[in-house]
Amino acid sequence: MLKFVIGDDAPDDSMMPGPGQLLRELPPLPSSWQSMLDNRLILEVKRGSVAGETEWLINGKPFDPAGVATSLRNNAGRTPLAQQKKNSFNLWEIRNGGGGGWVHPFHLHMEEHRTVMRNGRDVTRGDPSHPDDVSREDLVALDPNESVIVYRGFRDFVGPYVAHCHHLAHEDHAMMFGWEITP
Ligand SMILES: [Cu+2]
Repeated sequence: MLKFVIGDDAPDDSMMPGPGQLLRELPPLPSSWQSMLDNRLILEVKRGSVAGETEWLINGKPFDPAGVATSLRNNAGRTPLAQQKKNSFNLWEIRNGGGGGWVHPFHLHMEEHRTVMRNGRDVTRGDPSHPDDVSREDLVALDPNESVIVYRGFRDFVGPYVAHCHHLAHEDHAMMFGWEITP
């Protein structure tokens, strides 16, 4: 049971679309997107050492609700925070580090993305094994031991957000990381 207590008024930044308003287009993928690969964020989800399916780690660390995740070292030799400026775009790699042979439907909150690579293969023109990759999506279908790279941008809001596996048993065992959009 969860009890919600409504306190004082708070600012409401939500935006309702008008009647009949169509969804906006996805942000266009720049032709130079591969030049962003070296600086990408790398986030690996992997089963921890606690028995069964009770511990999931992101880049070797448990979920920290008070902070943002740190990328594994990328090809530029950097370990950036999962933190991006509003109106910026970047490549994020979500990697299935294994454990139990699981697929992980990994949901990145806030914005739609474009899937650009699977296991180092350019899939911007589609992948027969993942026809959903060319649709509007905010979820990475992560097969066992697979690496998926998505192109993400942040167009509307700032603040802290999460990304998490949509298997509820995984999500409830902290298969999740924090990230942030800054002004
Ligand atoms: Cu999962």
